[in-house]
Amino acid sequence: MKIEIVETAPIEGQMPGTSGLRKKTRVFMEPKYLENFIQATFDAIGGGEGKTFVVGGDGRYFNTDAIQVIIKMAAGNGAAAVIVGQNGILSTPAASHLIRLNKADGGFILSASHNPGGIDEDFGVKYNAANGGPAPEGLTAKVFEATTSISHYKTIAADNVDLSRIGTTSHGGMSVQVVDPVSDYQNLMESLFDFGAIRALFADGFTMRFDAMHAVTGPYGSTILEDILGAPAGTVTNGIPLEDFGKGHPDPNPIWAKELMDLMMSDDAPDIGAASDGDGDRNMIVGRGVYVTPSDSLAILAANAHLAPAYADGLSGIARSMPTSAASDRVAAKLGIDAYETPTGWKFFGNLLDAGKVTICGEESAGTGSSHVREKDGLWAVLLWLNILAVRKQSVSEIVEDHWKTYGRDYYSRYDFEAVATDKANDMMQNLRGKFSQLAGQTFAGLTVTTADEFSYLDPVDGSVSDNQGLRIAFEGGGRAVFRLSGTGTQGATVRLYLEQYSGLNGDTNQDTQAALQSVRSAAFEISDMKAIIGRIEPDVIT
Ligand code: G16
Repeated sequence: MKIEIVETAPIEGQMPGTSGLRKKTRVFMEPKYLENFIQATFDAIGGGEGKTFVVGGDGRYFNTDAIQVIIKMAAGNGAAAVIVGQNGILSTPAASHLIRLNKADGGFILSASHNPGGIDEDFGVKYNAANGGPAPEGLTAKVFEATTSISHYKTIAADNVDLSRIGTTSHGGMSVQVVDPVSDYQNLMESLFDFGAIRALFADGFTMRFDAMHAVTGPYGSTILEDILGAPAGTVTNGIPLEDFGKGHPDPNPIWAKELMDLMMSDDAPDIGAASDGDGDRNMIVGRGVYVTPSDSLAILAANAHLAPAYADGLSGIARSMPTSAASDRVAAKLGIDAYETPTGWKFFGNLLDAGKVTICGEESAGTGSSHVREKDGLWAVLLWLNILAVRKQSVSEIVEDHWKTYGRDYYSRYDFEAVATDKANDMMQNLRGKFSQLAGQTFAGLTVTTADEFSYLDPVDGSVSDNQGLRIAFEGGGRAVFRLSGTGTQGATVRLYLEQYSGLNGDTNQDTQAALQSVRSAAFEISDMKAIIGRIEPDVIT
């Protein structure tokens, strides 16, 4: 089939953020916008000639249209094969697995993750490399550079591929394999966990509610939890992926998964509640009457992972993003293994996982995962929890309380200030930076600052350095406040304020979270001059 070379010109602002390029859907739908970014990616990886790519997305509006464009452009760029999820569906962790399983050269994942979907909401494209993980910073920088000098893109004139039909066809000389999105992922999960023990747990009357939030984990959850593990029908709710996620915000946290939270705090609560996000890489875990913070969940999973077959021999190390609480560091110390602190963004875990330095990773933003893929994995976290519950035969709250008794509790909360004017957000960060050299020793809201610095990461594997990764202020007594600008928003700036207070080993672990964080919060507001500079201290979302 004839390759078409289409003239184009650079389009401003195609700089990938924390996790790929995210923009309003209508921006992606503008002529040549998607095409430019995809061609820039092919150019940045040295072309598509003879390569194999995995393609799929979370089912949001524009997903299948974008997939058809990418398939044609892959053919135009000389790719040998494309593996695509049926109806264009692939969760992010399932896509990561398919890349690894098929030894593909990379993959395009179409998602704006937890951001709402629809023609007036958000869309995104992420390129994952041959290890199955998000493109590292060096590569995203090359992609961006290529977007600034692009002059043409390559495609073919061809009919759309029938994405509803499983099987392999040839398309402009390139093979297109449409695969079931769930089956390979299901096999992987079965190889990691004791499905027999989890099946017995459900057979014994254990109850669960899994809220798929009208997003991509619906089919994965229904098949694995209900069909394979025997959870009663109806365990998975909102299980059909919708283009607009039912007009919801597919972010598994107490605010956006309120219906689930309300159920879990009621007398009718099942034994465990869980939810996942738009593209299936995030998770939320709630026990009867107890919300498990992502930072605690990471620590608890790490401390108990040996109870699941895949991790029976122990962990090589644990990594967390810098704003994530120190709870998992305490577990690493007790296990005598290394703890790593990386910048926000799953891409920073890739090298540590590839080098075998860590087995489990996690982030405060509801992401947990392990070396089984190179993405965070929502359903994996839920299944590991189930495996642990099946072995320990205790409730979620008993396990959480036992953990706090052993390690102390890291009270934790994140405040998000959305759609802040970008210049004001930058001013606030700049003002804070300017104070850092004098903060140590000063007291705010009764707390004395011990250190104040800007996080910079030296990758221990490839020696690369990532600067400007968040402003952190530590206080005497185990408190910490971190300020960071989000890299995933699509409107103005989102200021994130991460608050943390350690209870101490034998301290009070039963306080209300916001009460326990009161001093750290007041100190953070005071030091940052937030109210004066951005005009507010009331967050849009508290998680
Ligand atoms: C992405 C990244 C995560 C990151 C999160 C929040 O998640 O993969 O590593 O923690 O964004 O980033 P930020 O604070 O910059 O908004 P996802 O689930 O959106 O892909």
